[in-house]
Amino acid sequence: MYDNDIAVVGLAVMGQNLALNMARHGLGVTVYNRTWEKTEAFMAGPAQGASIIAAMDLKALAASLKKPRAVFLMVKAGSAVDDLLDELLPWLEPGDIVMDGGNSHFEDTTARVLRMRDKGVSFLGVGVSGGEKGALLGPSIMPGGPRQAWERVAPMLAAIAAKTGDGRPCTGYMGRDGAGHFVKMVHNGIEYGVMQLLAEAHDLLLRGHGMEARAQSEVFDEWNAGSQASFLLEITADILARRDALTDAPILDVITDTAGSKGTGLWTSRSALTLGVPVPTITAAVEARMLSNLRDLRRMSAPLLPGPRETPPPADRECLGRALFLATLAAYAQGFALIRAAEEAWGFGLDTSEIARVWREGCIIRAAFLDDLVHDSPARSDAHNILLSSAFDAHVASGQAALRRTVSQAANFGVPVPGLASSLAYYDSLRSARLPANLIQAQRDYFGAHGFERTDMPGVFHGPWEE
Ligand code: NBP
Repeated sequence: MYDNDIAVVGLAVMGQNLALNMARHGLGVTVYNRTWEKTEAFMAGPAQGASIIAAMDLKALAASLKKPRAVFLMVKAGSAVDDLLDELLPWLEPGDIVMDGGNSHFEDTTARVLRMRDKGVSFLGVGVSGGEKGALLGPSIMPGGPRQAWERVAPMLAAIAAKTGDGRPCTGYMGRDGAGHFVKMVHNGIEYGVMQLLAEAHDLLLRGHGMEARAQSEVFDEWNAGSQASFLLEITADILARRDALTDAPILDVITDTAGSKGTGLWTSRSALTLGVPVPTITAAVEARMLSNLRDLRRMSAPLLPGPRETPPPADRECLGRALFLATLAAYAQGFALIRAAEEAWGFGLDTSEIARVWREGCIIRAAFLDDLVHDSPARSDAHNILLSSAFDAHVASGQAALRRTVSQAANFGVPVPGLASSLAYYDSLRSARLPANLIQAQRDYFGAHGFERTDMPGVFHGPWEE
């Protein structure tokens, strides 16, 4: 007879590492996987000596847990979660808590919260970021759903989460319903944007400077030493320094130039479009992956489509670094703007300062400058845009000229930089007190009699188009 604290369902890479993390922090853990062989291999391997027991079925799993039970699902997002809930429900009792740690769509999570509430079971959508290493050593954890249920499991989540420099756990209540998975989705959208920006910086160093991978690694390391330090910069520097075990070539030379995705970037763009929030850097990154997959077309077109004959001198690395920082801030600004808009529309209870704190360590988009958003100056940036935060004044001032120079040189040079260019267009749109949307209004009225608003009086008017 066991009296375990929590069960982990799903023993692929994330579930295994989370279970080990939980056991390391003194929790009694039960594990279950649909395919028993994986459970056996886990128990005979990594789980040996840990406070983990295996359940052969969900009945045994439920019987092994202290009540009210806490069950953590870590399975493939989508129908697997619903299948599991159906199988689990007969063994659960009112008051039990089920957490979904996978990358579920937040609308699915909201529906599951309601469905499970009808059965007396609390369902929490728990965004987890940090990859397999993070799951083992301390991820960033973004829980949402019924608050009372969260309060019960909060100490366990805090124990296994990454910690900030002052020892605070990188987890906190995100809000009701699918709030946790919404925040994780936006996290992944920002991740797409920043990864694309880093890939473009690498491309400019390669094509503009002819810089070999090892030297590039040092440049990324330099950038990572300053206030723009981030996990994605750090791993990019490391990747550039690595060589292929088979050929001894730089590892990037043997990796095909096509990038896949699991859909969270697309979800972010789609939610942003639905809410009417511009996230151009994130969407450019999603589309850049699509363009990368047009490999045959790109190869066929390369000798056929003309490009620039003259090659202007490339931007220096210091300029590129400053451009990259501002473009990165623009990607985060878009993500935070989306979170604020979602809060206005749906009232999840999202708090951007708390989200910045939870993203400070453990997750893929962790970055030093998030500290400035935790202690943001509300007067200028609250409910507006983080690019207006006084903490970023200096980076914005020096970054804008650098970003402009980098994007124009890339265009002259014929190197595609959709992420950098989108960040610049976003920035320039924000600083344009007047945009040419007056012409759009006029065009809409001209062909569709949609009417337009005037600058000098209220109301809807029509133009003199009939002459
Ligand atoms: P996968 O996403 O590859 O899922 C594999 C697990 O799902 C296995 O345990 C599998 O059991 C189980 N499963 C499936 Br598939 N269908 C099932 C069903 N109908 N009923 C019960 N179990 C089922 O694993 P992962 O990469 O560890 O990721 C787990 C979750 O965490 C995903 O939602 C993922 O998006 C998310 N996530 C992953 C990362 C990462 O870095 N990998 C980071 C953050 C979040 P089986 O062994 O019997 O096939």
